[in-house]
Amino acid sequence: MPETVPLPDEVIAAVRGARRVLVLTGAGMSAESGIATFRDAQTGLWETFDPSQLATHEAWVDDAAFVWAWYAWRIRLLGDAEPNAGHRALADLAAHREVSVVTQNIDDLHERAGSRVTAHLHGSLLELRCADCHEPYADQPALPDAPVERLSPESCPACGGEVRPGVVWFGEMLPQEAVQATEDAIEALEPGDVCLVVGTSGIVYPAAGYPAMALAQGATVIEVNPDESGVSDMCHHVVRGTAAHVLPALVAAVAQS
Ligand code: BV8
Repeated sequence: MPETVPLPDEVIAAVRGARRVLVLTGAGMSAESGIATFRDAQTGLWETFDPSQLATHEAWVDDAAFVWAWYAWRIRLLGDAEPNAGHRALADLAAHREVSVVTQNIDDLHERAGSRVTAHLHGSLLELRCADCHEPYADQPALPDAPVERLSPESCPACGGEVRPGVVWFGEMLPQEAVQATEDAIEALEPGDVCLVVGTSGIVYPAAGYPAMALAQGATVIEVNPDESGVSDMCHHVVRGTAAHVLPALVAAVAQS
């Protein structure tokens, strides 16, 4: 992937001319921070498993220790990760435009880069709760130093139940407050505003439906993704580059205006 991707003039003009910028991010946003994207083969132990089969309540009920070992390892990896230049560029953009960040990602890299996140559509890896009584779990879970096949979940101090990650599994409803905040941010868009769609395959709903909603509001929809995605066809512009290279160039061009 060439590092310097030419930014089309119309893309720069669109963001320069916008009052509001809604940014919808997926796993590709965190790829250059070393976090494997959801569709890339999971590392090591889990490479033979389809993540969308593991990220389910059924898998948890079937073998919570196997599922928890996967999440505990992802929490461990996130602790070693840093926000990348793309995360930092989006945080900088908020000094120049009214920015709303809506993410499918369960990491905290947008926050650590300085963005205020409007919605975590699929929850947070770092917010644990009891799978039985739903009590938040505030302690630090025991994390493995290397991937392990199975790891017993922490026990809820309130009821003794198994503690699960605070993420939205396939088949589970998205948090109502995240959906409402996202819909409010989309409804605030007017013609001339911009929706940046960064690093998502555009396959998982209802998140994958939000670019079309932004389009219906009259926003200019711009994709930043090195590859074709499920939403590329509806975008006014596509920039075939990576988040950590395209976003800093785009924000720098906007800041100069
Ligand atoms: C729900 C948390 C009600 C867990 C995740 C229609 C309507 C509603 C629901 C459905 C529907 N049709 C089907 C459904 C059910 C299902 C669904 O959408 N299934 C898909 C497979 C068809 N949806 C649900 O179950 C949702 N719940 O709607 O409840 C309901 C339920 C059942 C039936 C009807 C209604 C809940 C979905 C949430 C699942 N949880 N994550 C965890 O992470 O462990 S989803 C997970 O995968 C991610 O969060 C993300 O959202 C999703 C896709 O991943 P992406 O972020 O797109 O990342 P991916 O790896 O796929 O792609 C990376 C992209 O980045 C690529 O395009 C790549 O080119 C690009 N890239 C790579 N490097 C870079 C880059 N881009 C920029 N820079 C780079 N450097």
